[in-house]
Amino acid sequence: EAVLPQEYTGIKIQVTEFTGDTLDYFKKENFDLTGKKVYLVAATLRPETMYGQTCCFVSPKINYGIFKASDDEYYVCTERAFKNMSYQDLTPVRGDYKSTLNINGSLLVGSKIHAPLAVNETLRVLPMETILENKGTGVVTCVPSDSPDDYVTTRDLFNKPEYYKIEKDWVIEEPVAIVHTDKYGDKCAETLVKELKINSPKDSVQLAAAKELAYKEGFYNGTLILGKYKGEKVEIAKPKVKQDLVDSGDAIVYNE
Ligand code: A2H
Repeated sequence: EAVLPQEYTGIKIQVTEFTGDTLDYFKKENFDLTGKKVYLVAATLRPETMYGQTCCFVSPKINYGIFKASDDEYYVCTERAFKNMSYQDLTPVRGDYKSTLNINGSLLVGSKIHAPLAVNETLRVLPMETILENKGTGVVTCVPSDSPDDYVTTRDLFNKPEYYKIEKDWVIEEPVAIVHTDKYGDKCAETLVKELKINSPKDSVQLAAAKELAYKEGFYNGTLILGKYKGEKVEIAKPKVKQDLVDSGDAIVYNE
């Protein structure tokens, strides 16, 4: 466990279309969304990579809360995360972290979403079984170019859609190149997963090694190859992208 507080950027990923099953559930529970926006809040350490989002992951093993975040906004995340946000004055009432409704991750899978900065206009919510319940918001945005976990999970979803009970065409299998490093090229996660011959999202030891290498190389030696800060070093551009996302209302910053 980390001793120092970890700062996360919470990316507000708007649900633009729920599945029929989800709408049935909302109806049964008398949850009325008229005039409201619902966001999955994904915790990330790499806000500068948000151009390359290709889906948003939730865990089928996690029960999420749907929390009132303002007069017309709801956040979907774990109760633990919303509680943290509430004590950091990011919610309407300090200390009030009672959800309006709870929803299992599996029921969110298939929803259409719009992710800020993402090059791909419409993305889907997809399942990731390795999400930890006690870290971040329990929601992970997928950037397969720079995150080995996201790359391997995407590949597995694409190869075994029936097993995961998803539609194959919900999966965007091609990563978007966002960060260049001389060592690993433009899609460092893909390069590392292949170099280390990582076969499954469950290869946690090798994935941890790949993650460490990708993260260090990208942060210290990476250059952005698209977006507003194209040509700038990741180290320099990262805080600027984060601030832009906060200023536009597309992200919150919180610690845990
Ligand atoms: B990162 P740390 Cl491009 N369970 O965001 C598992 N993983 C989680 C999580 C959870 N509950 N909550 C967040 N994460 C992921 C982007 C990214 C991330 C890139 C490259 C590396 C990377 C896109 N996914 O993380 O344990 C989120 O994925 C590698 C360190 O707090 C978040 O940032 O260090 C990161 O792990 C937080 O992990």
